[in-house]
Amino acid sequence: MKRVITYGTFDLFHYGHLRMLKRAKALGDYLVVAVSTDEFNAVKGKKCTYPYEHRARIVEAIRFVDEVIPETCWEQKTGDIRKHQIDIFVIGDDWKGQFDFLKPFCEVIYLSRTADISTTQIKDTLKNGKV
Ligand code: C2G
Repeated sequence: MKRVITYGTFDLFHYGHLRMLKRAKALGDYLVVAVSTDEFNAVKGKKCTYPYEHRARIVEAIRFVDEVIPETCWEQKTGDIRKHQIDIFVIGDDWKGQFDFLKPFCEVIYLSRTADISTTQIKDTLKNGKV
């Protein structure tokens, strides 16, 4: 029973997010997704369109997501790995190398991002009315 965890904001949920979660689940049997709270997003310098509750419920509704927990700070990952008995930490390769410090606690995998889609791009498209 391989347990996988990944972290993210998942604002304006899109196909790139979905593909990441699908590939994360494919690495094991149980997928925990830590969704950044609004307060933590402020720390990350991100202003969300959807509040945490909405972002968490959307992720939770995905068939291959088994559990959603809040991500409230940078420092919670090692505790999460222990508490949730995680075997694999996975995240997009935009973070490549940033989470190698987790290697003593679990496998660390960086997966390629989906090209040509991002929350920022969606916001810009909507703003410019180029829908
Ligand atoms: N992602 C992707 N392809 C995209 C956009 C995002 O694969 N086109 C992936 C990211 O690499 C990440 C996940 O989807 O693994 C969530 O992306 P964001 O919501 O942007 O999350 P981020 O702000 O990177 O938060 O502690 C870690 C942070 O919470 C990660």
